[in-house]
Amino acid sequence: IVYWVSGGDQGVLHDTWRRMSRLFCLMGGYTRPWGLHSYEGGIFAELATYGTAWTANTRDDLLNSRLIIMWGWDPTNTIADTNTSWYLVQAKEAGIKIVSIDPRYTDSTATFAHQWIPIRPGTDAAMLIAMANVIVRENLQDQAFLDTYTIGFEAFKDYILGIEDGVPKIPSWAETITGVPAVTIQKLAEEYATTRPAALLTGIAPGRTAYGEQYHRAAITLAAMTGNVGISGGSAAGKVWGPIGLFKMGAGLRIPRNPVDAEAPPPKDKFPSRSGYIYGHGIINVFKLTDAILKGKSGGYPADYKLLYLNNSNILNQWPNTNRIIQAFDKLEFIVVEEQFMTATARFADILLPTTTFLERSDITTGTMPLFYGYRNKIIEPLYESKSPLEIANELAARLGITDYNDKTEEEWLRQMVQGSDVPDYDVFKKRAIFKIQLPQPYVTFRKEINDPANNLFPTPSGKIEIYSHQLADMGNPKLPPIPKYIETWESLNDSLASKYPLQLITTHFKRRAHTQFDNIPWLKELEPQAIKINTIDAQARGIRDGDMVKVFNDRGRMIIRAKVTERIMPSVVDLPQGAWYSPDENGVDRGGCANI
Ligand SMILES: Nc1nc2c(c(=O)[nH]1)N[C@H]1C(S)=C(S)[C@@H](COP(=O)(O)OP(=O)(O)OC[C@H]3O[C@@H](n4cnc5c(=O)[nH]c(N)nc54)[C@H](O)[C@@H]3O)O[C@H]1N2
Ligand SMILES: Nc1nc2c(c(=O)[nH]1)N[C@H]1C(S)=C(S)[C@@H](COP(=O)(O)OP(=O)(O)OC[C@H]3O[C@@H](n4cnc5c(=O)[nH]c(N)nc54)[C@H](O)[C@@H]3O)O[C@H]1N2
Ligand SMILES: [Mo]
Repeated sequence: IVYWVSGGDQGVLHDTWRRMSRLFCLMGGYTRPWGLHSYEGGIFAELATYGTAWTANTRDDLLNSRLIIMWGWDPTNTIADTNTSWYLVQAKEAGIKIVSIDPRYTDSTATFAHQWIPIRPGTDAAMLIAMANVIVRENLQDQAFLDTYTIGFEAFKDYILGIEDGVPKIPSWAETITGVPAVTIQKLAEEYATTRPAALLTGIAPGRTAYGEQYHRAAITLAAMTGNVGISGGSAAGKVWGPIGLFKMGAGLRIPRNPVDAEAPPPKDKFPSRSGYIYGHGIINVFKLTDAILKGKSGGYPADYKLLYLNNSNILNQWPNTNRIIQAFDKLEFIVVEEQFMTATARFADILLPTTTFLERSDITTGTMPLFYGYRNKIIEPLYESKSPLEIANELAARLGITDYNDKTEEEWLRQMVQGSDVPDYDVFKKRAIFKIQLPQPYVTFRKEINDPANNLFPTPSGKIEIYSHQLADMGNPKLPPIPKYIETWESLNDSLASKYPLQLITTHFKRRAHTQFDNIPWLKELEPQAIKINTIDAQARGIRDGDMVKVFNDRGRMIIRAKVTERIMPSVVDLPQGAWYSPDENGVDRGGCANI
């Protein structure tokens, strides 16, 4: 059995992996892949460098900055925590300088930024490393900060100055790779090092590339070099995600030992977490799962998988290489999907279990900007045959003869979870539906580690920010070097494939969808049609006019979709927003615009 759960409503009771994990463990075990398609590069880098993946300040602290760098970050469209735009508006009105580094002239860039720096996708680490080179050569680094709070800066310095490999990582070196003029890199480096405090806000799309953890590690190193970690108005430059570590919750359904994991060796390339940060259990990385299903034991995987159980996910649409996933689905004997809608994935289910929406069940949720606990009261009785996730698990357990699966009702669980939280009174909370955590001042991650280092070590082996990581060195993988390095991605513009396929594709998150969710709402479709964005120069060279239907293809798949000709994307890069529903025509050609084709 393989079990996977990812997006959806994300309440603490119904939508998590706990309920089915418990059931499968009581049945004898299952495989749950570790890792994420989302920000695994970010988590890996944060764990390696800070020892924890809770690295963000609350957004109100942006108003204490003097310089905000939006690196691959488009928060007006890609909403991760509410109210970010509200603080950016105030920052702009207060005259705080804002710079955007992005292949697209995004809505956030247009609205907030004083400067737009377009960059070739997948090359960000090179620019960050060249900025570090400028800072060191001009002696602008905060040496006292580096000496007190970090280890390994000397090794990094040897790399950026070219002492290690004979290649000085100067701005002209990075210009060739990134397409960003050397002088622009130099100026931004000087500005970042001399304007204090400065907030380097690193979006996660640049890390969702090959060797994406190098981008995040390089950004964190730059934040440390400029002394911007743990101070108000600064930023630790981890992935831009709220400080979810601030929440507490009473115990939910207990997960027994999973016999499958217990017998397996620890996963190879997973960074060992010392702070209790978990990003999945199990032995197979989620990126390998399609391959594991297709090859099984003969491919060196631990089992020949037969049953796939999915909820809160639309993997056919959302995992890389849709055509290969279709092959994997065909190979499986049995697929179960719990869904609310007839999605591309749901169509492949042998058994499709209709499940409730948040309107038909009660649950609890949390949010980080501002910090709050929310009670989502059930509004209507479940429609038709749909059942809540907990009810589905209860009924499966009963039919499987598992008698000790669950002894509590939805209400009893929620009460227990709330009692273990900061919320003082369950009944008042249920009635008011919202409990805000009032902080006396903006929350700044690592404030105590910086203010009182003797008593507050970073949760790394050395207790410091690890620019050089011995744990990484011990992993012995040249693609995971102990200091941040620029490593060229596969299928880069230097690859021989680039003569056949000269355009680089990015697949951004779309304002009118949450991944695939809400793409089936006609009114939202009217807002902006699914289209591939292409620069005027590239369009003219191909005889493409705005609104034309175009063929989009590579060796993995093909589609026909509308073109949006625009100067708001740099030449040689095209953008197809991710999450559009896969809809093959009679010839098997996708007409929906599913990026993972
Ligand atoms: N409306 C909406 N909001 C969402 C989501 C959604 O589906 N819809 N999904 C949520 C989830 S789960 C997540 S993980 C986050 C995702 O958050 P992100 O990954 O940060 O979002 P993206 O829109 O993919 O990319 C952000 C910006 O990075 C740019 N970019 C892409 N590649 C590169 C690169 O190589 N270098 C640089 N410098 N820039 C690059 C894009 O042009 C875009 O403007 O968003 C969350 N918020
Ligand atoms: N090319 C490309 N691919 C990407 C990305 C990208 O940037 N580019 N981004 C990646 C990222 S960051 C992420 S997080 C993933 C997201 O990947 P997924 O989480 O698989 O995507 P969603 O479309 O959010 O799928 C959620 C599904 O759960 C259903 N659902 C909602 N609520 C419930 C519920 O309560 N119960 C059940 N059973 N189902 C429910 C919805 O109808 C929907 O079909 O996609 C990844 N894929
Ligand atoms: Mo994500």
